[in-house]
Amino acid sequence: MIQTIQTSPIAGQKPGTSGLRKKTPVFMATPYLENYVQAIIDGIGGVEGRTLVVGGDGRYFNDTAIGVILRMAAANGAARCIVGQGGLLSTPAASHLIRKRKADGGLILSASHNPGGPEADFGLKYNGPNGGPASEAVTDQIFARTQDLTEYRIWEGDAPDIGLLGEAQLGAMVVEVIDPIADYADLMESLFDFAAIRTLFADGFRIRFDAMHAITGPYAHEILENRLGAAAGSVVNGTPSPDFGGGHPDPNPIWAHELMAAMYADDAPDFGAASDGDGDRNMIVGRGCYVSPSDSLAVLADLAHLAPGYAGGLAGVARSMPTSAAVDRVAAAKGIACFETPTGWKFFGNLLDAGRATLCGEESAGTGSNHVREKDGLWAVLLWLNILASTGKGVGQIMSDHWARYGRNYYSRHDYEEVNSDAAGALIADLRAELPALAGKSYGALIVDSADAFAYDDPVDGSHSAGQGLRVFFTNGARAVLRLSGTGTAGATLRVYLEALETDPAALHHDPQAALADVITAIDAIAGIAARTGRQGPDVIT
Ligand code: G16
Repeated sequence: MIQTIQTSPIAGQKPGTSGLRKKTPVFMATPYLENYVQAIIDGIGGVEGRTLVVGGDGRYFNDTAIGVILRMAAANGAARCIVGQGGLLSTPAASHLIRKRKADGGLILSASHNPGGPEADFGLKYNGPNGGPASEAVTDQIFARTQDLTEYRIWEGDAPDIGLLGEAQLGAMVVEVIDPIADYADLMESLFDFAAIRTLFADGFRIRFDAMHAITGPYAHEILENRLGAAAGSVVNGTPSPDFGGGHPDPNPIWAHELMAAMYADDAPDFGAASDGDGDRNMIVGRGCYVSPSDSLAVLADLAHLAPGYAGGLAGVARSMPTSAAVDRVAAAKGIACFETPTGWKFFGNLLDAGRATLCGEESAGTGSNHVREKDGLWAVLLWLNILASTGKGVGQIMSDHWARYGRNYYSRHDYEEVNSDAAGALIADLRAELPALAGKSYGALIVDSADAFAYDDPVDGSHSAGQGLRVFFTNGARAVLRLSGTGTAGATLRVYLEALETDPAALHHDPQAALADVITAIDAIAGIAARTGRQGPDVIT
């Protein structure tokens, strides 16, 4: 039976960089989730007769929230919900499923790399029929609906057991519970040379894949160990847990320090990788050789043609603005287009749909291609493995060769977390006001060439997105970018992105922090970061 429950708008339900992310208790307090789900349903024009994909990264409250979503989808007239068994679907697998099954969209439950648990973070986002995160226009409609909602509809009675494969009815709606892994693993097998990678492993190549107690564990066991023959035990922390083993499922050198230690040890495996809470991010590390996400994107763009799925070459590439220009140099050499978009995978969707970009990536540990409409952690790992198998080189050699050919865009991101929101807002506002006056001024060893606030005009649909980060360019080609994160759940996170190009063959193997010292000093002098945040230094350096 359909119940219509009176409600009233809840403040602050504005989707951020990737859906709505809040503390778990906030989402658990009825009707917070219910309001937001109804706003999504209304914001996308209803779900009557439609098919939705539903799944999440398995974090605390995942299964309960899916029960609510199924009951609301049924009460709003949806025809079918396709759910990953146990409520599990990695974000890229969900994107693939939406596309493969020609669903009308999907609801993905995840706060990505943010910690999970009763006191940690939860999140929900809507992906459209192309499998990608909703555009800004759609998230604006959803947000508008959160502000004038008066009721929500929910099916009275329990949702079917999502632990059991097969179909069940919920009112007039079919709930179809599917294997969350098989379709995705098949897709990977269609893109990469599994035979070559199998030979690599058979010849003794060793991998350590750290699933960080999150969603990619079961996917990695199936693909790396079962289908590709990596030694049993290659996948570590491979069982998803509701609080990610008490950890922070963010694949970077800080949070994946166990992997870093293993890869910098004397008996290090040949290749290390990690993925995040919902499986869309990746970290790549060779023996004693961490690969920055921006460099990884450049290498993949350069060598993707070695994998069967990309043998025809790339139509173009795209990167988010704060990502380094390493990939631009590859694109220029190949004579293909390179697009610069705002932070957020949603901005790649139109370029991928229009066939103008084949590969996309971000400094925030995300790379992907037109095979789905999300970034894809295991995809990046498999493309790297394909490249290693095809070239016979190790990660360190690949990087040395790449820098020797293209130069090295030294790169680092400094994060100041849980900064007072007012102080962070004032820092950004004051710097924005100062931008026009910066050109020509000297800060330590550097002189400002130009400075601006980044805005993006989508070349496909003509939409305009302003206020996407502040950029300061120096006359020596170095750059600093400042923006506030759109994925945090407490206070503000200030991100400072630092980059400097080096082409001197004798200077390609320095420590990035040392290579970037002048930029770090200059941007602190310009923006007053230490003084305004009250911090001695960043909380996280990647
Ligand atoms: C999300 C988005 C990415 C973005 C990242 C960081 O990733 O999908 O496109 O780069 O957030 O955003 P911010 O700098 O605003 O925190 P994920 O993996 O968290 O879904």
